[in-house]
Amino acid sequence: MPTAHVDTFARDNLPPAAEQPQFLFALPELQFPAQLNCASELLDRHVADGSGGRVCIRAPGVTWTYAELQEKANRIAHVLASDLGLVPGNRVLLRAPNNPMLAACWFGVIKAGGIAVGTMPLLRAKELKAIIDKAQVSHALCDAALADELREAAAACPTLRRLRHFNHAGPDSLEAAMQRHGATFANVDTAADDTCLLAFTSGTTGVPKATMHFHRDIMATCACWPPHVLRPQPDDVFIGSPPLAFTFGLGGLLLFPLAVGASTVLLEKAAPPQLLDGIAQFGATVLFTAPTTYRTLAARGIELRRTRLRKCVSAGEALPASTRALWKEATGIEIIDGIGATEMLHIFISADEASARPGATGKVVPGYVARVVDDDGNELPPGTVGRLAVKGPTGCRYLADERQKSYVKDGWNYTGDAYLTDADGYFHYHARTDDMIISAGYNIASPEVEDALMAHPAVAECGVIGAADEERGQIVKAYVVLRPGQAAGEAMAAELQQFVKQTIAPYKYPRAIEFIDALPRTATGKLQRFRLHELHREQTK
Ligand code: 3UK
Repeated sequence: MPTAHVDTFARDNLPPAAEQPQFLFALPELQFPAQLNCASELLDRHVADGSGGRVCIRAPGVTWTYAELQEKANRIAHVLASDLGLVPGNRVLLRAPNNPMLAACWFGVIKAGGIAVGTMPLLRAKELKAIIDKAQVSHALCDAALADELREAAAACPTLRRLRHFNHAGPDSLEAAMQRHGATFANVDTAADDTCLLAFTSGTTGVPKATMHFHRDIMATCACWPPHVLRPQPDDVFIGSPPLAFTFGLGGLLLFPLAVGASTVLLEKAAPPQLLDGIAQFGATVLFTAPTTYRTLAARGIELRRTRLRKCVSAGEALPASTRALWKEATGIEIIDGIGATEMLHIFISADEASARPGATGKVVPGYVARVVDDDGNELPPGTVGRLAVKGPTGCRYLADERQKSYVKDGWNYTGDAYLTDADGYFHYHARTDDMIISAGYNIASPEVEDALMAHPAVAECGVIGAADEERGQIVKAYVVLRPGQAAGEAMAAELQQFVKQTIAPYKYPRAIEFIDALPRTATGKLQRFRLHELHREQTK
C-alpha cells in the first residue's frame, strides 16, 4: 500500500512485525480499500450525500452543520499545509477542552495527512513535554484558554516548531489564518495503514506510552461496537464527559455520532451538573460517561426522566452492579457497559440494554475474540479468574516502546485485567493485574505520584497505591516517610497534597496520606506495593 507520509516517523517506529498483535478482518464491514482517509468517510461523505445541512456539532451558543464543520476543517488543513509547512506524517498536538474548534482541528489534521496527538486539558508543562518529545511533535493547535502550560513546555521542546491558538480573536489566531484560505480541500490520499492518531496512556510506570492507530483502525472501531451494540440512529444527539484526547471520548463524542450522521454536544465542562443541564438543554439521547458520574447523577432521576435520554454508556472502569441498579431505578434506563482500552482504541466487550447482566461487562463485540487465560496463555474454564486476552481489527502498537512485548504475546492483546467468564460467555471483571490506579475514570500511575511527592523537601520516600473507594472505584493513597525533624500531621498532609497538585495534573493528587516510619522493600531494594495494600486493608478492617 503506498503511504502518503512524507515524514516516515510513525512507520519507522512501529513495533516489529513479530511483536504486533494478530488483526482480524473476517466481517464484511471490515473490508477496507488500500487508500483510505477516515475524514472522507466520517465527514465529507455526509456533505457529498446531500446531508451537509444536518446539524453535526452543538455547544453552548454554537450549532454547526456537517457542511460548516467540513468547511472549518478544510480551512484548518490549508493553514497547516500552507502556512505552517506541515507535511503528511508530521505530528500535530491538539490541546483544548471538548469544544467545536477542537473537533474541527482534529479533522483538519487528518485531512492534511497529519497525525493527531490529543492531550488531556489538565496536563501540565512537564507532562506535555514528555508527550512532545516522545511523539516528536512538530506542530500544535491550542485553545487560547489552555495556552500557558503548553507555552512553558514548548520553550523546552526543540521539535515543536509551529504553534497556533484558537478560540481567540487576535490577528495571529488560527481563525484569522483560516479566513485567508479556501473552504474546500482535497484530502491527502493516505494509505489505510498510515497512522493518523497517537493516543497516549500513562500505563503503570508513569512513563507515557503512545498507542498508534491507522485510518483503518478509526473506521474499524466505528464498524464494530456502535452498530452491533449501541445501535445509534441519525437523529440521535450524543453527549458525555470524557475528553476527546481519551479514545473513549474521541469515539463516543466524535467518531461514532459522525459515522451515522448524528449530532454531538461538546461541553467544555462536563461535571454532573453541566452534564445534566446539557442533556436537558440539547435534547441529548445518548450519554457517554464513567460509573461515578452515573452514581452521582442518579440522584436527579426525576429531571432525567423528563429528558429525551435513551441510551447510557459506561466505560473506563468496572461498573458496580449497585450503580447499574441505582441508575435503572432512577431513570428506567439499563446502562450499556463496555470495556475498552487506549491500545484497542475502543470497546471490545460489552452488552446492550436487553442482554446486560449485573456484575458482568458483557460478551465479546462482533469482530473481536476474547478469552481468559493462565500465565502461560492457556485458556481457562468458565469460573476461573485469569488474564484477559483479546484480538480483533484493532490492537496494540506502542510507538518505540519495549512494553509492546508485555501487552502483546502470541498475537493476543493482554489488557492487564483479571477476568472470568461464565457458562453463557459473559466476561466478569475481577481486578487490574498491575498497579494502575483508576480513580473516577482517570488512569493514574503510582510511580508518577511518588515522583511528584518525593520532590517535596520534607519527603524522604513514599509509596502510592490505589485504595478501594465506594465512590471513585479507587483513590490515590500515599504512604509517606518524612525526613528527620519533619512533623507528621494534617498540616503536612495538606501541604503535600497541594504540592502534588502544583506539579502534575490535580486529579492525580493523593486523597489519602499516611505517615509511616519505613517503606516495605525487597532485599534488592524494590518497593513492595502489595505490602502497602495489605497495610491499607489492615487499617480499614
Ligand atoms: C479499565 C474497565 C472494567 C480496564 C477506554 C472505553 O478505559 C479506557 O481506556 P484506558 O486505556 O484504560 C483501559 C483499562 O481501563 N476499564 C475500562 N473499561 C472498563 N474495567 N469495566 C469496564 N467497562 O482495566 C482496561 O484495561 O484508559 C474505555 C473506550 C476507550 C478507552 N480507551
